[in-house]
Amino acid sequence: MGKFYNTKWLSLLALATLSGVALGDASSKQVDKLPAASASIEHAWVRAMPPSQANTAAYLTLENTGQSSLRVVGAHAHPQATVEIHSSNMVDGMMTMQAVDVVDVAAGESVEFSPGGMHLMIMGLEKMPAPGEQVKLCLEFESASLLCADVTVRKAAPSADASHQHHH
Ligand SMILES: [Cu+2]
Repeated sequence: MGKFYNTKWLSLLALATLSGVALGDASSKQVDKLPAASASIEHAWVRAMPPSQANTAAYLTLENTGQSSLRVVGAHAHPQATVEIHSSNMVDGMMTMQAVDVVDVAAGESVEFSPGGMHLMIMGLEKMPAPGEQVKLCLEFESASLLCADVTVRKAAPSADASHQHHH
């Protein structure tokens, strides 16, 4: 998270100034009270891993339903875990993952987080959730807004029919 702090605090300060909202102690966690972004999360799932594992990945489609571009600067999970945005790249015939600092989504566009592509890496889980359980995932935007979804843990990607959820 440290890497994002400068931008994030600037955004929070800018928001506080614009809206006249007092954020109070800057060190306290305010993210749950921030407004939702004009965006939707579709086709989301968390990959079920064996109970011995602490890490897994989440996949989803992020749609920017607003009039201006959105920049994702981070992600959070409940139960508590470290969430990083990763890209997958083939290097010398091996699949490797790199952390991605920001993801931009133009107005009206969608970005896909999918197996073999960009994904949300969930790391350091105290207890791996079982298939059928839910993980709350929140995407954090540069505007200091949040978009959260309760995402079901599955052994495999949901079929197109089953995953078509409406959030409007
Ligand atoms: Cu990864």
